[in-house]
Amino acid sequence: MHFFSKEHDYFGGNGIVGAQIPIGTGIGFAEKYKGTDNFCVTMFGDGAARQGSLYESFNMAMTWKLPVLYICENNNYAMGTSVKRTSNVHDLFKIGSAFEMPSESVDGMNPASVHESITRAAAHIRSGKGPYFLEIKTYRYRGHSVSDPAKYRTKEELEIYKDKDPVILTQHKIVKNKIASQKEIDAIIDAINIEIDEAMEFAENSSYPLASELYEDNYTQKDYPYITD
Ligand SMILES: Cc1ncc(C[n+]2csc(CCOP(=O)(O)OP(=O)(O)O)c2C)c(N)n1
Ligand SMILES: [Mg+2]
Repeated sequence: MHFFSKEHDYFGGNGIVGAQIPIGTGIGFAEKYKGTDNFCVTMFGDGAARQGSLYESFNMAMTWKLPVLYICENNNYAMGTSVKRTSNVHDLFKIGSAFEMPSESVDGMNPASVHESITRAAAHIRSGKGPYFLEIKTYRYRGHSVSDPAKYRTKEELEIYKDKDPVILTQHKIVKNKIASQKEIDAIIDAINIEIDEAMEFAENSSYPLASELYEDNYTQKDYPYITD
């Protein structure tokens, strides 16, 4: 949630559900203002799609034809609350129609469909016609967090989605089409696991940050020159 990389134009997550939607819209505004060819990919969940900030952002983005690709990862649940319990509108892509924003529902369990729809949306946005909205339908196998036992769904529902796991199906496709062998894929997975283990070890062996570091890398750092350890 707290990753951020200026170098990679990655503007991080947000602890306030839905707060990234107006921020992404503002980034789109900045790109248009500067006359670049960039657009801002603004991602959020189905729960965030119920926030009022989405409706204000969609309205302004369409009014000013801002270069923003809005992606809603609809995994059926906002923490433990199903999409069906939070509104009368269950097909989230339909929200875009209130603003006449081009909007599509995408099978998120199929990487090729995701690639095609993003390519189409990118061409539309780069042609200067304004924002685009993709509702990417997916699923979350685990609970929302470690404290969520996910009792709000049945085992059968989980099994249906596990059979459609795009990561596993894509691995099978790669092997079947001889793009890479299973051995090569396993080596990549092993290398990733080693990297994660090393990062965990580094974190656990690191000392706690100084209290004054709270005020580093913030926009407001200069406003707190009096903070010391
Ligand atoms: C404004 C606000 N309200 C409530 C919360 C508590 N909260 C954290 S995640 C979440 C659900 C978000 O749902 P979704 O966007 O679908 O994400 P998912 O559960 O699928 O990860 C809620 C209500 C919060 N972080 N911010
Ligand atoms: Mg969700």
